Amino acid sequence: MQIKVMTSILERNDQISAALQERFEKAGIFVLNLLGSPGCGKTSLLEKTIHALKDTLSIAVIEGDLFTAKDAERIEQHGVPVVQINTAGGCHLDANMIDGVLDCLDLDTLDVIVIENVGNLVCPAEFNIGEDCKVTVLSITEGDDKPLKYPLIFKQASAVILNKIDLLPYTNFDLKAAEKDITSIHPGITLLPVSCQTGTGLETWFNWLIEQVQIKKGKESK
Ligand SMILES: Nc1nc2c(ncn2[C@@H]2O[C@H](COP(=O)(O)OP(=O)(O)O)[C@@H](O)[C@H]2O)c(=O)[nH]1
Ligand SMILES: [Mg+2]
Repeated sequence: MQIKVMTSILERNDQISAALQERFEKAGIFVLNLLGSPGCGKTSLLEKTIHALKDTLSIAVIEGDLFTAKDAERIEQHGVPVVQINTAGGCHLDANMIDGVLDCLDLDTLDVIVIENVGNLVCPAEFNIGEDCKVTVLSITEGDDKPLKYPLIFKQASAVILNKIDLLPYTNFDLKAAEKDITSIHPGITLLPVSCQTGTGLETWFNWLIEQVQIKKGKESK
């Protein structure tokens, strides 16, 4: 019985997600669902990305958080539109929540919406929220065993950002082993080792993001 209920929740979610995708498609907006554990550096990555690209791309952010507006306040300081969703304890964002806040954004003016999901390596991977792709952030301090322990979030992602590589010398994290495990879960996935602290690798991430936006715009004009 419980399985049936869960299936119908996911089916309903997928319907709303498909409607959102259509809306984003019409507006020519590339939408990214940013996933990862609490503290892996999702907001830091966003701050660096906005700082570097805000003259190149028109970016807006939707922040998912259990209770606070702390991340939205950080993003607001960078001068881009930001909307906060509080899930009141819910462990993930769903398509209906995104649908509910879209009127707060001027879709006609945007190239990219990044949705920072609730920090969690499990539930957010199950729910599509109208995105073009998911990107998962894994940080060095979380341990290199996490890809095999939480495979779905790596299987669903188009790219994995391995953040905090500045901390590699101080941990037992085996970067090669983690990359091998992620690739075994998702062959051909894009792997981007970065440090939001030192800036190492961020240029490659910025270029990947710009390329995805261009691919989307190309599709739109056809
Ligand atoms: N050493 C180091 N710390 C980082 C890096 N990126 C983020 N942090 C720190 O990690 C903590 C959590 O970052 P935050 O962006 O809030 O993570 P979020 O919870 O995933 O949004 C903060 O104290 C950041 O300053 C990094 O590349 N290297
Ligand atoms: Mg955050």
